[in-house]
Amino acid sequence: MFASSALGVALAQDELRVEAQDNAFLPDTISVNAGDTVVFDNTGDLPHTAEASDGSWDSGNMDPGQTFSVTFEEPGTVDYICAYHEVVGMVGTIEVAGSAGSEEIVAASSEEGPIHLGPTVLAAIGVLLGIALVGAGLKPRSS
Ligand SMILES: [Cu+2]
Repeated sequence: MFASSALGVALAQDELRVEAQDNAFLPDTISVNAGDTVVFDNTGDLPHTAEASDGSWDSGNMDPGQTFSVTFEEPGTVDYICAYHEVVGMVGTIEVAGSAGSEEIVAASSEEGPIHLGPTVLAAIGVLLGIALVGAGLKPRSS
C-alpha cells in the first residue's frame, strides 16, 4: 500500500466508515479523496440502504450488521439516501476531493524546462556583456 513511486502515493487508499443508524447516517457529511473507499455499516436495529441519488451505486437492503462499500474515483459531491428512511431525513453527502498527490505531480511537471535555465542564461549573458563593456570602456582610456 505504501508504494514508493509518486503514482503509488497518489493512488494510496484510505477506508472511511459511515454508520447507518436508526435513522440517520453518521457522519451525514464526509470528505474523502479520490480513490478512497467508504464503508457503510448498518449499526442500527432496522434494515437500511445507502444509494446514490444519481443511481450510480446502491447497497440494496442492508440488514443490521451488514456492510456495503463504495470506492470514489471521481472528484465531486455525491448525495445519497436510505430508501426506507429518506422521508425522515436519513440522507447524506460525500464530498470527493481530487487527490493531492496527483496535483503535486502536475505542478512538478509544469515547472520543468526553460524556467530553471532562464536565470542562468541571463546571468551568463550579463557577465559576458559586463566584461565586454568594461573592456571596451577601459581600452580607449588606457591606450
Ligand atoms: Cu434507513
